[in-house]
Amino acid sequence: MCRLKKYDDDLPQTSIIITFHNEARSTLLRTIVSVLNRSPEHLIKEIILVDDFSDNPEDGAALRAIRKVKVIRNSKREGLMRSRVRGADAAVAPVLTFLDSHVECNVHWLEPLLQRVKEDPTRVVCPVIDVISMDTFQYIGASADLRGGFDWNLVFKWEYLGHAERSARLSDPTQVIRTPMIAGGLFSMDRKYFSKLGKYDMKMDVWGGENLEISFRLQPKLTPIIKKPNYEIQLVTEISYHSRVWQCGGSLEIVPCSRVGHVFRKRHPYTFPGGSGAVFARNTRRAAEVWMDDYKELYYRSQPLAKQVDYGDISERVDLRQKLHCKPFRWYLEHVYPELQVPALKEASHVIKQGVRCLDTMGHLVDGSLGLYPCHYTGGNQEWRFENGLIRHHRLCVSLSSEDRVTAVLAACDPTDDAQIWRRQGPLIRHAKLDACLDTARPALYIEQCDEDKPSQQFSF
Ligand code: LR7
Ligand code: MN
Repeated sequence: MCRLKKYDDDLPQTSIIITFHNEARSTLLRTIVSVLNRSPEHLIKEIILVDDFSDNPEDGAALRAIRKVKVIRNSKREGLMRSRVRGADAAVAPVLTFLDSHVECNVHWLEPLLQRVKEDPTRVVCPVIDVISMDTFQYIGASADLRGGFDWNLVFKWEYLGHAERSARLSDPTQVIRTPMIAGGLFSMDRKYFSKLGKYDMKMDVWGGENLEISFRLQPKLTPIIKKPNYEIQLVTEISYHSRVWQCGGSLEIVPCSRVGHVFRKRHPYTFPGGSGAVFARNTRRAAEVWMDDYKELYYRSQPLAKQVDYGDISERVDLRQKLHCKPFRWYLEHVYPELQVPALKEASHVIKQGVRCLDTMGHLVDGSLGLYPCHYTGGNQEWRFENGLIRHHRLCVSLSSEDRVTAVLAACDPTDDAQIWRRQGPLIRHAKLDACLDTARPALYIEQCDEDKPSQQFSF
C-alpha cells in the first residue's frame, strides 16, 4: 500500500542534520550514502554533519568531499543536544531532518515524512525504526505496530498498540501512528516550528532526556495575540499559523511508509563526563522539573536517587513554557497518554505521630530499627505511605526482625512478605498476621499485645 501512495511534486526541501562523536567511519559513510541514494535529489538541500569533538578530526573532514555535505566541528565536547542545535542553526531548508550517525535510510523514506510536515508544520514525524544488526550490520525489518512510551522512571520504551489502533491498521497499515513519546534520534520537523518551540534545552549534556522534553513540549497552546488590528492583512498568516497550533496542539507521529534502519548498541561507545547515570538523571530531572508539575513526584517516587543529582538552572525553560502558554502536564496525561497508569498523587506521604514526636527511620537502612523523633514536617526520614498493607518509606518498609520477631526493623519492601503487612485499626497499627501492635514503650519500636488504652500504642496519621 505504501507503493501506491502519491506524494506532492512540490514537497519542501530538507536539511539533514547528523551529529556524531567517535562514530565508526563505515557506519557514518553508510548513513550519508543512504541519504543521497535513497532520497529524491531535489529534496535534499544539504547534509550538515556536526562533529562533536571526535578524537580524530579527519573522521568528519574526510566526508567534506561528498556533494551536499557540510561539516561543522565543535571545539569541545557539547553532547548531542547542543550539537543538534548548532546544526539546526546552520540549516537553511524549511524542514529539518535529524538522524543518528549509524543509520540506513530505506527507499522512499523521505517523501512520506515531508508530505506530513508540508500539510501541517506543527507535526513532528518519525519513520519506523528498523534494526541494523550490530554483529552483522544486516538490515532487519521491525514491527510497525509499535509506538513510543514511558513509565514513571521516564525511560523511553517501545509499546504495542492498543486493540483499537491495531484493528484500524488492519484496514489501512499506512495510517500514521500517534505516539506519546519520540525515540529521539530520527525525525523531521518544520525549521521555524523547531525554533518557536524552543529547540532543545541547551543545558542538557551528552545523551538522554531531550526526547522526553521535546515530546512534552509538543502540546502547547498558542493564543493569537492581535496587537495592531489595523494591520489585518499582514497578520493573517501569523494568526492562521497560531490558531492552527492552538486547535490541533502540535503532534508527534510515526509514519509507517517511512523506514530507517538504526544500529542498536548494547552500550554507549563514548564517555560521559560525570558518569552516565548522573548525566541521564540530570537531563531527565530538567525535563521533569520544567514540564511535569506535581507529577514529577511520581518520577522521584520511582527514582529516589535522582533527587540527589543537581539539575542546574532551569529558569530559561520555565520562561519558555510560560511564553508558549503550554497546557498543564495533566492535559498531556489525559489527552496524549491516557494509557499511562497514574498512581494517585494524593496518596501522598503521611507522618505517623505520637504526641509531638513522629515515626522516624533514624537514618537507618535495611535491618535497622525505628524510633520516634520530634516531628519536623519536612518529609525526610519521617515520610511514610500506606500501600497495600505496607508501611513504606521509599523502598524501605516496616517489618519485623527475623531474629526476635518482636523488634520492628526496616526491610526492602516486599508485599509477599507476611512480616511487612500491617492494618490500621483506630489509633493502633496492628500486625496483620500476629495479634500484636506497634509500641513505642522502648527506644526501638517493637510489637506488643494490642491495647488501645496504652498511649505508647496510640498513633495519629
Ligand atoms: O556526546 C555525544 N555527542 C553526540 O554527537 C553523544 C552522542 N552523540 C551522537 C551520537 O554519535 C549519535 O549519532 O548523538 C547520536 C545519538 O547517540 P546514540 O546513537 O548513542 O544514542 P541511542 O541511539 O542510544 O539513543 C536514542 O536516544 C538518545 C537520547 O538522548 C537520542 O535521542 C538518540 O538520537 C536516540 N536514537 C534513536 O532514536 C534511534 C533509534 C533508537 C531508539 C529507541
Ligand atoms: Mn543511535
